[in-house]
Amino acid sequence: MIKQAAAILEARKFNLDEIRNDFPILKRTVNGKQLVYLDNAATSQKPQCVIDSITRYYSFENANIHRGLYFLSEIATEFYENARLKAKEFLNAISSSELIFVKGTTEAINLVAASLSRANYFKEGDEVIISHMEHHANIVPWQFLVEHDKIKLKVIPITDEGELDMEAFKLMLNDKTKFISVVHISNALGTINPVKEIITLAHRKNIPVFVDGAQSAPHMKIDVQDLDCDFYALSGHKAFGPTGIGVLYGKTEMLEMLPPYQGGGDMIRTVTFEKTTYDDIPHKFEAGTPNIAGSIGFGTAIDYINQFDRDELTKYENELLEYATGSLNEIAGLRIIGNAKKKASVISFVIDGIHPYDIGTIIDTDGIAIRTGHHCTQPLMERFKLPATARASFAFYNTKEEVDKLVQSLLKVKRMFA
Ligand code: C6P
Repeated sequence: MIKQAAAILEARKFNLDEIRNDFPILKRTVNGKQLVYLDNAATSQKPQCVIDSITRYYSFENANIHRGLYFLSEIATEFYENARLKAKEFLNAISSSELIFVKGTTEAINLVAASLSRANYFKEGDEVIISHMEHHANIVPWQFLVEHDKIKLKVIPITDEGELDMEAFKLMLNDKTKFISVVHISNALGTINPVKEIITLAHRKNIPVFVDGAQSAPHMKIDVQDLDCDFYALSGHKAFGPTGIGVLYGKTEMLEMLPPYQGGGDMIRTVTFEKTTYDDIPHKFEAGTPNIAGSIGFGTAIDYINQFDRDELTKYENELLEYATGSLNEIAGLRIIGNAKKKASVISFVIDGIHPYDIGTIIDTDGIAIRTGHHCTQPLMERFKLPATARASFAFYNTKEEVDKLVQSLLKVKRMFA
């Protein structure tokens, strides 16, 4: 096996200073202030080893994969397939053929929705269940099927605390329910949904379940066999890897049942003008030259995360969440949107009389990056009768001092609007 660039595989203790040192961008200043990066739900920052692995690939190893019988093509292919193997271990899938490289979670959901449609999986009147806290990426692809396949989209309601109404969900399941697609962790509320319970209930009626893991893969250990989900998707860029690469996991029988999503090179076995036969999974779903550098970079991000005890990282993020929730709640007029009992380190909030855009713009002058807006969850904003929220989202490299800076900056915003 060729040694992968920057693969760090030794166990490593959690040391915040050392971890921050791994992320070169955290050292930079913005508007003359030390950067405080609190927009990790949008995209995480990248450790040096990920950056190095991409540079190294383009500097010394670049070639197209699966088609050259020369040295560089063979090692590029090996690195690409090695990254797939790492993704398999990362999600604890049974086989690496169950992992398809895609652009990200958005493409993964589109792939499954479009392929189900092409497989004539749905007939008119069949129902697909999503929830009221879905990202647009898990709404719009299903709406295509409302138009095209005449399916009905059913929406699990949520409580004022930002939790799924599980009793309502149970009542929604019926003989017409043909598919369920739910978000694991809400990007706008931080809620950790009981996806395992949803899957168990769904499987009793033989309904497949897709889990949108865009926000869960960066925050917790994922075991697709334990969840027993039929599909799971993640975006590499939210999990310390590069943009433009993501992973779709699908159970073998599901992926074999689905027709290809796109046609082109590298996904076929034979082509004649009369008939084409397709390659096996996962290649059947990877038409054209894939994001080779991205997959290698994501593989290195997995190596990076795997150095640590995942539970230790989650524990630290929970500490940050608790600390930030307590500190923000002390600001008069500030209201946190989403107070589920189980949350990841994502906090959406509003401040009386101040538009979230003003909050975001003013605290940027202090070098603090948060996201403001509807977070691509417009139906959710409507549910809370809000045009937008401000959102601070934390990764394991954030600190309590950064939370304090956020609080001080928000107090400044309040003074400016007083
Ligand atoms: N949420 C956020 O700031 P892509 O863009 O394909 O990598 O991920 C889409 C997506 C799907 N599901 C969830 C739960 C998500 O949070 C996201 C991306 C970012 O919240 C960008 S809108």
